Amino acid sequence: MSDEATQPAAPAAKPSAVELAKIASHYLAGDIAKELADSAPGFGKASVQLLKNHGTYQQDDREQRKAKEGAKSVREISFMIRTCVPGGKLTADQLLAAMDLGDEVGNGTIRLTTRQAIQHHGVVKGDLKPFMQRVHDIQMSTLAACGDVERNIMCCPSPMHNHPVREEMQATLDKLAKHLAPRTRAYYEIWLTDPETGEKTLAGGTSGDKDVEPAGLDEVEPIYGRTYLPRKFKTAFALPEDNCTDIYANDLGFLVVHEQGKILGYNVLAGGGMGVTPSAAKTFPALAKRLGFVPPEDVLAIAEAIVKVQRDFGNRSDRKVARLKYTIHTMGLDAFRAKVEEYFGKPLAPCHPADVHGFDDHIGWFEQGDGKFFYGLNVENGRIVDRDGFRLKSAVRQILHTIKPGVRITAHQSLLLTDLTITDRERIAHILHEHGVKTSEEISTLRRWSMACVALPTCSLAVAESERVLPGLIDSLEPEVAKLGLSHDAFTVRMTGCPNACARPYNSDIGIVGRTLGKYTLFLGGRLLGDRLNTQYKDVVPFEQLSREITAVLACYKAERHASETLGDFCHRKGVDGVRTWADEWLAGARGA
Ligand code: SRM
Ligand code: SF4
Repeated sequence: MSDEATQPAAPAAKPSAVELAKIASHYLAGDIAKELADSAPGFGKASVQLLKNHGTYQQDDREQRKAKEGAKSVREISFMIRTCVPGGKLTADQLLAAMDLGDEVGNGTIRLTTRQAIQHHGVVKGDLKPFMQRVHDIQMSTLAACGDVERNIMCCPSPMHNHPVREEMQATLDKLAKHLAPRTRAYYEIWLTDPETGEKTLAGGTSGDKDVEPAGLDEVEPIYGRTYLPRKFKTAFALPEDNCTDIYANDLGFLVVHEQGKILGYNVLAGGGMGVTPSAAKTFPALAKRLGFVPPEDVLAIAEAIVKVQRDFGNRSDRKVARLKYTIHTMGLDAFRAKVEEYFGKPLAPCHPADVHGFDDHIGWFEQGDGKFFYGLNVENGRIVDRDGFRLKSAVRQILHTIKPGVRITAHQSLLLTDLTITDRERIAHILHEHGVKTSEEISTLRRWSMACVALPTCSLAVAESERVLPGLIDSLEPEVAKLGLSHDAFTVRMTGCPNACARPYNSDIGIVGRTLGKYTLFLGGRLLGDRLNTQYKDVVPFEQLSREITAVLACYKAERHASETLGDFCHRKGVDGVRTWADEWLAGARGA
């Protein structure tokens, strides 16, 4: 297999519109620069697709659209911009600058994502370029935060300084993020040129973990080729004792195999993905498969081999089945492994027996191994906002300004404030309370383990509410959970506004997936560990009934669980039919509900 980005023999099927846009774009440039300069509020179809690779989505506020219906209104276009944060690691100044951007050109909030990145909403077209330049100025980048490329790579964010394994894993992630970053000139030419002189403004800095300096600018894409990947591609690192990045939900996973403080190598997992299109029976969620074992020095090479196999064999005509999970499904795991070995240039060793057996959300107060501490601050659904008496944004600002901690974003949409001294604990609690925000210790276990995707009003694919209604659902469940004596039981409740599954509901203990406006499908039987898919329990459940339905499941769990059995394990053992029969009797009053 040559190292060049050769294209496979022309497939019989017609390339999708997105493929055609990529082919015509000359490495993702297309007409973006021209359309950026015109007076229209948005971009044309092809540019809208290409822009995703630059980290931005053209959107409109769907509620404003509705409000103006009948009045012959035009959509008020704005942009969502996603900034990569490899491994979720950034500085206080970077987060402050991101918050400034949210206030000055966004909708006044920022959102920590389920992949440890940052999103802004509500940016208008005229502010896109200054936005990208300001992101660049703080050594960050939006390049490849979305699109048909390697996305923000995830890694356990816990800053354990006496833990060489975690440090080495995070350093390997940084190398891999650089290695798989697109090298197109288009990003720099469109966004990072001086608007007055047309001169490059690259001298100001690097883009942190993304390689945006001129080094690779004279090359075309040696790994991706001109059509990049058939679809998005996601990678995560995890430890067997701490799968906080949900490694099995990723296209590519590196599970650290370590002994006595040394990394022996990585179990390589491939083909995870959650998204489903209900109208297309050929789509399905999948957990990644265990592919083989590589020593640490082979991480970049095996990742590149797998990316290239997906590049050359992924479906380029039907985007519904273009993710790596479908490539593996179509080829068969053995044939896929053989092809990867061919591109890798040697056979893969069998997987080490190590597998995930623990999970930590890192919320709360911990020693970090160098005499300092870190504090995991739960951010409900990742939204940093000031609203009524709840002024989280102002509190985070004050903490960042006065204490200057290191910052990490978790894959559960929360913040770790690192490098703290023992006295900072009181200071942080005081600042949070002054701003009407509860400390992590004061929120319920139920809320702590809940997660919702963005959904309405910005997400164009949402069919139901998510982020805006999950807090209320948790409010109504909390007293029920307490009555059942389950307040200290940890189980994941993950809600999404559609089956695309951005909050990874299909491997959670309780998955709540938008079905249509105000109605949801309930799933049971996944678990914190993230290594088991759940099963559909009830469909088309009105939002108003979710609390009762979930309480009935919890009552069943309470009545019939084995000692120390988790909710997900219980539902899996009893089966959804068994749980449903019991719960329906409870709801009907036959079990003293
Ligand atoms: Fe996602 C599309 C938000 C993590 C599966 N996702 C979208 C879009 C861009 C909607 C769109 O295409 O128009 C959403 C933007 C909404 C908005 O207004 O902001 C969106 N996804 C998100 C975020 C922000 C959810 C969150 O609340 O944090 C997450 C950003 C992660 C990041 O920083 O990169 C996010 N999305 C995920 C995850 C979870 C993960 O990666 O661990 C998944 C499931 C895993 C997977 O990829 O299979 C996920 N998003 C999807 C899909 C379905 C993909 C598929 O293969 O079927 C779509 C739709 C698509 O790609 O066509 C989608
Ligand atoms: Fe939008 Fe659906 Fe993703 Fe939620 S799960 S952010 S509704 S695409």
